[in-house]
Amino acid sequence: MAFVEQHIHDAPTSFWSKYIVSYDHKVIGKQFLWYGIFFLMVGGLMALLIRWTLAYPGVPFPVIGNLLFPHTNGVVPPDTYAMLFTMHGTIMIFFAITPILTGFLGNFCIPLLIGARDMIFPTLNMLSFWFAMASGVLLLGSLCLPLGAAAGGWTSYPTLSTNLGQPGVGQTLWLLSLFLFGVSSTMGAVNYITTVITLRAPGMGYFKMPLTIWGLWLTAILNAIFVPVLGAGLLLLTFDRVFGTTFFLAGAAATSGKGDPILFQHVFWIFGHPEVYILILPAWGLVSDILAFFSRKPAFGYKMTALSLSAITILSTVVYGHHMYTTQMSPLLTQSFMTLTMLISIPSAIFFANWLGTLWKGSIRFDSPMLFALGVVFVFGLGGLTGLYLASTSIDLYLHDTYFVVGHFHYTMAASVLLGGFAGTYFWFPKMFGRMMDERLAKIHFWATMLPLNGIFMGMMMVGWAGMHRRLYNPFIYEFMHKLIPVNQFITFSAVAMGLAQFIFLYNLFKTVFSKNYPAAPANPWNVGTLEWQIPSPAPHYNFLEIPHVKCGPHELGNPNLPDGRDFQYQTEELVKA
Ligand code: HEM
Ligand SMILES: [Cu+2]
Repeated sequence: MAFVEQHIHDAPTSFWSKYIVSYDHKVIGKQFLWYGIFFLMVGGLMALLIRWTLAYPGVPFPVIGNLLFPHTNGVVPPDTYAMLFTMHGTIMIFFAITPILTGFLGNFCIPLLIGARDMIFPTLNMLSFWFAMASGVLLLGSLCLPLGAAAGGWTSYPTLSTNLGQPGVGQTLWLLSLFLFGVSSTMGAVNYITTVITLRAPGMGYFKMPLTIWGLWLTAILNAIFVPVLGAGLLLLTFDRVFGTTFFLAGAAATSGKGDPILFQHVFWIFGHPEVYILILPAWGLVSDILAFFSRKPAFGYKMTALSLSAITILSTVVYGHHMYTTQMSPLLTQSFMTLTMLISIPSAIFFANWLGTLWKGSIRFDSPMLFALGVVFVFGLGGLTGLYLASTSIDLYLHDTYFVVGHFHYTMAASVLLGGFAGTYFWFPKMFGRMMDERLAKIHFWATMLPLNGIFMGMMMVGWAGMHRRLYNPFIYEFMHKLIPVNQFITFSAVAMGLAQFIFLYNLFKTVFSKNYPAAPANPWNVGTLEWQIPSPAPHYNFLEIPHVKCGPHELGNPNLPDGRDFQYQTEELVKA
C-alpha cells in the first residue's frame, strides 16, 4: 500500500526554517492554529458589535466604541452594521473555522494518524499556509479602506455585491481575498487526499483508519471539487466589477439576453451547501473517535459510521437548492431538492444513533476532550433537527431570512464545529507541545462556553420563530418586535459571557505552551491505541523512526483478555480475541 518511499529529512535548525517557511506538517498545523485563533478573536469582536446594536440600538458601544466609531460618538452606524455581519460571517467561516478544523487538525492529524512521516507534498503544504496568510492580510487590509470593507453579506449576492450595491474597492478585495483562500484550500485538499491514499502505513486498509481521518479525507474531497466552483463564481463577479462584464447584472437579461443575478446564487450554493459539510465532517470524525476512546468501548457500528459519513458527503453535493426555495425556482425543482435534502436525514440519523450506541453502557471518562465531544452531540442534535423545518419548503417560506435560520446554522455550524475544534485541540495538545493543558481550567472553559452558547443560539431561534428578521440594523422600528428586546438583551449578555470564557482557554493555552517549568506529557496520556500515541510527546521531527505496521482497528478498547492489565490495544498489535 505504501508505494512511496519516505525518507527522514534533517531537522531544520534556523528560526526561519523551523517556524516560518517550515515544511513540517506539524509546524504548518500549528501555524494554522494560531492563524485561526487570531481570526476567531477578530470575528468574535465583530459578533459582539452586532449583538450590542441589536440589544441597545443607538447606544454607544461600551469602552472601545468611541475609538472605533468616532464620527457617531461610539454608536455602530447602519452601513458599518452591514459590513460587520458580512465580515463576521466571512471571517468565521473561512478564516477561523476552516483554518482550525482543516488547516490545523488536518495537517497535524493526517500523517500522524496514518503512520506517515509527513504530507506527500510538503512544499505545496507550506505554500497553502502562505496563500492563506496573503488572503488574510488582504481581507484585514480591506477594513482600512475609505469606503470600508465588503458589506454585501458573506454570500455576496449580486446586486448587493455589484458596483451598484457596493461602490469602492472593499468588495473587490473581498473577492480577491476569497479567491486566494480558495487556492490555498485547494492546495491543501489535493495534498490531504493524496496523502491518505498513498501514505497509509502498511496494513491500514480504509476500514482501519481512525474516523478522524475519514472525516478529514471526505472534507478534502469536497474541498477539491467545490472550492473551484466558488472560485469561478468569484472571478466572474470580479470581472463584472472591474471589467464591466454582465454575468450577474440585474436587468441585463431583459435588455441583451445575458446576465442574471440568480445565476450567482446557484453557483454560490453549489459550493455553499457542501461547504457546511466541509466544516463539519472533521468534527464529526474526531467526535466519533473521542466518544469511543473515552467510553472505553469500540465505536459502535464503525463501518456504518464511515459509510454514513460517505453517504452524507455524496448527498451533500445534490441538495444546494434548499437555500433557494424563495427564489421562484420551478416547483418541480423545489420538490426534488426538498426530497433530496430530507434523504440526508437517513445517514445522519444512522451515525447519530451510532454515537449514542458508542456511549451506551460505556465506562465514560469525563476528561475535557470528552466533555467537548458530548457538547457536539448535544448541539448537533438540536441543529440537525431544526434543519428539518427549514428543509420543508412551506415552513422555509416563513422562516427564511429570520433569526431562526441564524440560530439553526450557528447550532450546526458554529457551535458544533467550535466545540469539535476544542475537543481536538485538548485531545492532541500533549502530542503537539509535549505538555498537558490544565484539566481543571479546561473543564471550567467547557461549562463557561456551553451554557451561554445555548443561551445565544436558542435565543436566536426563539426570536426568529417570532418573526425577527435577520441582517436588519434596527428591527425594533417595527412595533410587533418591541416585545423581543429583552430576549435580545439576554442573547447579547450570553454572547459577552461566552466571549469572556474564551480567555480561560487562551490563558490555559499560552501558560502551557510558553511557561518553562511545566510537567512533560507522557507518550500516551489518554490510553489510546492509534498510531500517534506510540511515539514520544511532542512528536519528533520525522514522526516515526520506523514506519509502523498496522494489524487492527483504531478502537480496540475494553477487551478483558488484553495483556498486562491494559484495556486498550495499539494498532500495531495482533488483534486479541474478546
Ligand atoms: C459564538 C459567538 C457568535 C455569535 C454571538 C455570533 C453572532 C452572529 C450574529 C449576531 C450574526 C448576524 C445575523 C444577522 O443579522 O443576519 C451572525 C451572522 C453569521 N455568523 Fe455568527 N456568531 C458567532 C459565531 C460564529 C461562528 C463560529 C461562525 C462560523 C462558523 C459564524 C458564522 C456566521 C455566518 C456565516 C453569519 C451570516 C453572515 C451574513 O448574514 O452574511 N458565527 N453571527
Ligand atoms: Cu444547505
